[in-house]
Amino acid sequence: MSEKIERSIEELYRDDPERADALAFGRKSGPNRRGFLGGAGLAAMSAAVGGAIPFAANMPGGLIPAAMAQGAAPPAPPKGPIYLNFPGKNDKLVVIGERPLVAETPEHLLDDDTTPYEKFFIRNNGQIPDEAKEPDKWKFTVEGEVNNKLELTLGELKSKYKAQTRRMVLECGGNGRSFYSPKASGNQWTNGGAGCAEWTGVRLGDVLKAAGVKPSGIYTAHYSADLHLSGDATKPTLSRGVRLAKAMDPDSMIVWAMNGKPLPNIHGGPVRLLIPGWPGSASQKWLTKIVIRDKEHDGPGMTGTSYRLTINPMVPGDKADPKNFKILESMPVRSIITSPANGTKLPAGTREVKLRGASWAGDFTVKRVDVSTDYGVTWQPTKLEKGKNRFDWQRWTTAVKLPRDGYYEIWARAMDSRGLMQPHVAPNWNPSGYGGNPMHRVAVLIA
Ligand SMILES: Nc1nc2c(c(=O)[nH]1)N[C@H]1C(S)=C(S)[C@@H](COP(=O)(O)O)O[C@H]1N2
Ligand SMILES: [Mo]
Repeated sequence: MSEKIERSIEELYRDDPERADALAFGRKSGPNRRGFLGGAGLAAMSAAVGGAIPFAANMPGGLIPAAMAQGAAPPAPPKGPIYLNFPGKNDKLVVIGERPLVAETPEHLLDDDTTPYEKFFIRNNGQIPDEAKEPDKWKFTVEGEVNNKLELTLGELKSKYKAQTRRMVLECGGNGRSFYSPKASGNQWTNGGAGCAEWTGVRLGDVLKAAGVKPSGIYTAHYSADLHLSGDATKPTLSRGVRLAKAMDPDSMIVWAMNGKPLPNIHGGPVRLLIPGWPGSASQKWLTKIVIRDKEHDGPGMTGTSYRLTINPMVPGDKADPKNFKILESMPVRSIITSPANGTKLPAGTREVKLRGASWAGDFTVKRVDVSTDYGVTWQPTKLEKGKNRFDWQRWTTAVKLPRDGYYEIWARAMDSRGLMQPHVAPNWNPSGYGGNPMHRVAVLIA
């Protein structure tokens, strides 16, 4: 895209925004269409500015984004969002995959301290099993490098082990994937492959101790009841595992309740794993078996470029060398702005906007969250809460002053307890797009 075209579109927006809208989006501007841009308009806009629009789905009409994202390659033309239609779920969750069903939560719907069931994202790799009729009779086994193979029903798990409840973030390993350029393959998550719920269950470590892990046992392998997408019952859908030390972490759990209610079927009920801070895929839903292994697990989702990051940084878009990948463990630091929503219009004369958000950092905590209203030229700190327990997200608030009417982007960036901060762009390109944690940006218009 030449500079000349970008400039001329900017000029056009400056001089006659309504005509620019009509030109860029092929439809008439006016009071009724102002608000939010749909699919075709976004594609045209992306093409016109020669880069991905950072907050693509809900951009206010009549505007040209002042800050363009990275990347010279034009993004694939975005389709309009498909909203989820699923029992009990909020109808503003966005479907990012229909088969298997995958849906994300727009950032502004993550404004509750505890994410309710209705807003919690959904990620499946295979077919969704039918709901268990008698949950307490659900069985799972613990076997492999153990002294006593266990077979437990959910009822026994509840009665024999000490229960605990923790509010913890569950985040898909691919969260943020859509921010990669060139495009990384997989579900195109923005920031909404995450939620923070109250999980009740027992320590996975207590169950493993009861099974008596042999000194040779160093890794877990998780199995479940969901059918492979093909319907082939001999193929596991997904089978991931973690290092034994992570499995023994007192916050790694086998859970049966979410927000005080029996774990819903869509979230893996009656029984799932909850391995906080690590890719959501380690948190096997519909758990039927844990095998303790004497080596790293090699089930579907453990090999090739799945849930793996590069060892030596690779050229973006190049062919991957499978030997150059290591397993993604702790998720990277991320913060989101949960209020205002992207695309909010505020009355002319508004000079202060209150912001709210959330932040989390895999196995670590968040040390600070800063916000900018001037494309990162200046930053101000926010008031950051601690979180109820380990792996809870940390809510933050602040108010920003906006000097005049007009278009603003609000950016937020978090820094973890090690001093690692969110980058401006999705870092360390890899073909399946893990680790994409660029700063979250929302657009607001004071007019
Ligand atoms: N059995 C099973 N467990 C699974 C999956 C799956 O497809 N099958 N998907 C995993 C992935 S990739 C994620 S991100 C989380 C999503 O959990 P949720 O659907 O409850 O939000 O479940 C994990 N556990
Ligand atoms: Mo995931």
